[in-house]
Amino acid sequence: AWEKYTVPEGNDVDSIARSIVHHTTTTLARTPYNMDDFGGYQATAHSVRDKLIQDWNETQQYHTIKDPKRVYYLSLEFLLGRAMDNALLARGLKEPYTEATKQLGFKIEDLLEEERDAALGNGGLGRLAACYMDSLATLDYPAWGYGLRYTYGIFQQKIVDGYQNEVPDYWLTYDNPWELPRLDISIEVPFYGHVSKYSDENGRTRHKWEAGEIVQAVAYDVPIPGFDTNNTINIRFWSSKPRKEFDLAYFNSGDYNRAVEDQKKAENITSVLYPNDNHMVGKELRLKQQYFWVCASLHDIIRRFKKTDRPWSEFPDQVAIQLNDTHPTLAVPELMRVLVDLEGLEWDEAWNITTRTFGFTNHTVLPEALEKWSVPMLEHLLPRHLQIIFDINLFFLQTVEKTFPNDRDLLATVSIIEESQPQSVRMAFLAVIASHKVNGVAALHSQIIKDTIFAPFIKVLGPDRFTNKTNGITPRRWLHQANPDLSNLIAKKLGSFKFLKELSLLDGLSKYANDEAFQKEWMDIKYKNKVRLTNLIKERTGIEVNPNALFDIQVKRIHEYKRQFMNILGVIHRYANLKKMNAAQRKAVVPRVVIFGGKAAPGYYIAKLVIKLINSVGEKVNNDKDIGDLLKVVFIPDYNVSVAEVIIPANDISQHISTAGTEASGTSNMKFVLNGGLILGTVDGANIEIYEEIGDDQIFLFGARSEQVEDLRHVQRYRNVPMNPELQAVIHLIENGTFGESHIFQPLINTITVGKDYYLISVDFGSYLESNELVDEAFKDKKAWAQKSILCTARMGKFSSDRAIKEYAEDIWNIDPVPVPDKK
Ligand code: 26M
Repeated sequence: AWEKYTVPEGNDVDSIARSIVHHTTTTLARTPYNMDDFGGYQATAHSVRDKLIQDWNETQQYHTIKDPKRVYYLSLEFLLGRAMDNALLARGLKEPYTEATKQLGFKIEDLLEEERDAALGNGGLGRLAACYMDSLATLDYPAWGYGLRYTYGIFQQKIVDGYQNEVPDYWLTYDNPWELPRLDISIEVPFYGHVSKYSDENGRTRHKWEAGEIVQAVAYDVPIPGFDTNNTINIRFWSSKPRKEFDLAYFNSGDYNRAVEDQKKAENITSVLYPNDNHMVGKELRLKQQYFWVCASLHDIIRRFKKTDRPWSEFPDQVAIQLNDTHPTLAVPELMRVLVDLEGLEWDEAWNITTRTFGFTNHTVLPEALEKWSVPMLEHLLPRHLQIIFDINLFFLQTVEKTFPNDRDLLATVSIIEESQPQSVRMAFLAVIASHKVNGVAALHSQIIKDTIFAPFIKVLGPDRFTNKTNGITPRRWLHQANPDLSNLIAKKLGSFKFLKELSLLDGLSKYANDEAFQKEWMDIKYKNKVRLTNLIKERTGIEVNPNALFDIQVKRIHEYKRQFMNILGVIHRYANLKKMNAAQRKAVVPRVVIFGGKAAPGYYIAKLVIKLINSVGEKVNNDKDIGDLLKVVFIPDYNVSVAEVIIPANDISQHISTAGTEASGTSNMKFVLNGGLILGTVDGANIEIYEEIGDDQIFLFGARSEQVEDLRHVQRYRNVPMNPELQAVIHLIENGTFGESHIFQPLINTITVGKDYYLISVDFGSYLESNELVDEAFKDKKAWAQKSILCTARMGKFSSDRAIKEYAEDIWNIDPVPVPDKK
């Protein structure tokens, strides 16, 4: 009988309006008379959610029947941002929803603004995971994401007296329509306890882990719709709950308080996202998060595999698991434990299955970011896993010893165990040894990891284990959604929106780059986007900027290696120059708005001082009547995905100025150029490949090359090199109190003057200033600039995350698309 009762459907305006009203009265229990924009958003979101759930169901059912090899993307961070506009565009429903909400008295733009960002990530790594899920869905791959459902996402940044303050991001205050609680899917995750040995029926020694504590993992599923396809994949986020059967021992002994305490501790595990980016902190709770997530995810994957009675040897033919950085590396000993301890496989077979299953992506070479866990902590929390790690290391070192006899140094260099005090486990080495492919995220970075942190493994494992997968971004969010006017103009010119799924088609714009009428349409949209950003700046900071000025933007996490400090020092130099000019000279100046945004890790003192300095310089410059519109300095508070969607389309220039060799890839560089901006940057990360695609005339590169950095650091450290005089003058201005009490900034200045200028600001400062002048010169020629802007967008095809995901699918995962057919 079920077949004849189909779910009410209809994507016409009337049906949509009816479903919004339905959710208003039932789901929200509100009446049309007391509706505000937030209620309008919620009801609309539930209506969109209904559509997603149906596609999601179809997809999962179809995949279950086909049972193809699937890929599982394990990431502790998914920086998804808002979902509603994305879903409407993916499903081609933006127009009828715009009309339906209009008929109900709303403006859809206002409703979209009511949604809170899902901000379960720090920066590049988390946003990359989100772009990759979008591409996996759009390209019809059978894929899952696995993550943690943090109660608190990345903190909200408030600027108070120029300083960063952190406010907890309690993002689930109101219900979250974009998740489906799966209270029926729950997995028990063990911790602590001890390991015992026993003999099995074949007389073989086996290990059994008796846990000291068990926590429950409950699944929350978030559907990810593919663009213009039925495929709607799933990210499963785990939330920790106390076990239903709570500890009877406490209960019986009457220790009720202790029992409640334990329950609260369980909920703690998924409470908060660690707000460090590119920095490791060795906290036990972080390790608990990692195991909790890895254990629940693996058991879920294995449960799905076991539904089809295949032998274990086929596991790697059905399952590919990608480790997003080392954060999920405990999946390696966990899979070994399941196979050897629970399933009774021989070690060698288990190891063979494991290495064929895993792939590992490295995202950083900064030494302070490489994960190392103390052996005593691991032993306490996960006693059996520690044994397995030691066994993996033992067998590995034995094979190394066989091939390279008597090379004790080599053994110590490649050992998973670092002989520190106490010993620690090098998670990256474990991930390398346990994966059939290890990749970096841009060409230069993939070369650097082979030459530095993983160099000895080339010798031991051969060169084929290492490969490059240059990052990409989804053009759906970062062009079509963030910059609809530009997307529409491109579609008009190219004849269709096909470029959104085949980004290389943008190349068809090249032949219009010199067409004056097209240039005008193009730059009119740029101007409109700059006005939109001007309004956001006014709202959030009170600062008024001129949309005709050159918009120069650096938004990313605040970190010494990214050198926001060098940027603001350059701004001070510019300010000092302006002050020296006479009226005639000022007439020739290109007015500039220098825009910053980004969060500093709460414990990162120097990064927080950089924010303070930017705001102090802004305070001085922006209120200097003498300077007016010639220079403005803006720090946009609380940079996040939805703010990025307004900022990026408004860029003329964006800065990606890391010390060469330190930024693994960068992905915002791709977003800015895709939106018709030029890069001012160093020869680092993906900047290099962007340069190769768009050409010399479209990018301003400067500074030391990565091969020189080691020597330059040595020179900075041991020779008395005179400081660049312009930098000297700038530092003098800070020290003489031009930007407020100078003592505040002394520790920051010291990183260059007293410290060893590890990030080589004094080395690159001269060429940085020169490049900035070239930018000004180029901007004066409006026609040439428009041409460059168009060529930038036209030549960005390579940087679609679709290209990246196809490479992963073909070279690492060995999976094929499984298109979900239309409903009859
Ligand atoms: C580690 C331990 C404890 C707490 C947090 C961490 C941690 C969290 C995030 C470490 C690193 C994290 O992210 C690193 C990251 O975002 N790397 C960036 O990855 C991007 C995508 O590949 C690249 O484009 C950036 O260049 C790279 O910095």
